[in-house]
Amino acid sequence: MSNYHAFTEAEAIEYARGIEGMFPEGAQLVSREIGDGNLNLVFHISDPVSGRSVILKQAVPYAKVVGESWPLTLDRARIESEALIIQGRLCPDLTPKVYAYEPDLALTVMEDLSDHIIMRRGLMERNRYPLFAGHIGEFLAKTLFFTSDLAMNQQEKKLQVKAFINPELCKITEDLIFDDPYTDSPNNSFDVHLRDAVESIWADTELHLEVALLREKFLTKAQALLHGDLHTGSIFIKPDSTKVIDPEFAYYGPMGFDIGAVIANLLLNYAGQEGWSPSDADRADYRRYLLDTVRDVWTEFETRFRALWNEHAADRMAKTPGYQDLYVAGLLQDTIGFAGAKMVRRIHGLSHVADIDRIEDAAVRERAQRLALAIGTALIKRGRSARSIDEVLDIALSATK
Ligand code: SR1
Ligand code: MG
Repeated sequence: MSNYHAFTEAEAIEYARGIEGMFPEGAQLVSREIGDGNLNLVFHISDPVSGRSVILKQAVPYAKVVGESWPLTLDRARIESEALIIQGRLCPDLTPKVYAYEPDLALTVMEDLSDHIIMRRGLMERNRYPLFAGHIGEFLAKTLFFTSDLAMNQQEKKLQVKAFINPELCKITEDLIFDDPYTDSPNNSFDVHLRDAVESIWADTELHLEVALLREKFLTKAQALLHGDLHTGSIFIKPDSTKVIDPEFAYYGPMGFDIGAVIANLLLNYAGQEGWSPSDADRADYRRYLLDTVRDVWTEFETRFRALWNEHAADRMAKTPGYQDLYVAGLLQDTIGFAGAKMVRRIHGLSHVADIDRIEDAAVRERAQRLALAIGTALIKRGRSARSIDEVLDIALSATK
């Protein structure tokens, strides 16, 4: 990576000008750095005259959210572009087009999706997306099934596992999701009013056992190629279209981690609705929509995953009667446990979510935080015995005062 340097906006324009066929000769290009994630630079380059535009996403050699004191591999740009290409082959309508990847610059050139909005923002504006559950169910079913031992030649799959070894980004997850929130770690960050709730999580050894088991699955269960960070900030959406972006945390891991991430972020928004002050009926109505979406995400995934299995399973042993039912039952349990862990980390871990942090009134924010912790810890504890997605809805409803 000797030619690597982080682009300025002017350099991003010069680079974009050189992309063959992208912009008309002599176009006056405009660049905006729009990266609002934790890790990367994202340049939006456009030509106001032709209306053409493109995204340049560049990794920087550290975690942007913390600064240069936290070095981070540039190889994540390779992982991201390779994962995007695989996901794009499996789900062309649900992913951005990748035009180029420049290893020396840790740079991916991709489709501009500015006609969509980030789903987290859409949910914070209380939009409804009736097609979302079907879209994400399809993305999850196809990307997880076709990259697993169920559908792949097992020798080829092992080579893929090797290509997607992603130790530095996995370590972020191992620490920030499966360790720090359960101990008095300097990485944690929380409002002082929450200390009693956080301390009881630090002391809850029954909870720690479940988290240790989830962590073990994350560390060892190379079931399928995961997106690895499938929160609602990694989804661009508009009413008729869903696009999954940002798979730099991709690696071979347990399928339930991705499904659980989607469900966790719907539930974090559910908790964040504390900060909305319409009539009680309107809040309950939007929350009902979110819970229906949680249930639909699972059922859309399950239906499609079983259909793919019945039609495309390559492994003879996968056709053994009873195996599919046990496999899917295990996926549901993993999904619920991981969903809980993904909620808890966003309340008092290093990195939070705007759905809750943007609530200005401290007392209201505290109510939302406590609700998210109550739902998250209950999901973690329920995971291993869960039999139905409806249990998630029941947990959310009974935690809501
Ligand atoms: C230091 S990175 C913090 C978080 O941002 C990413 O989106 C992942 O969720 C990670 O855990
Ligand atoms: Mg990201």
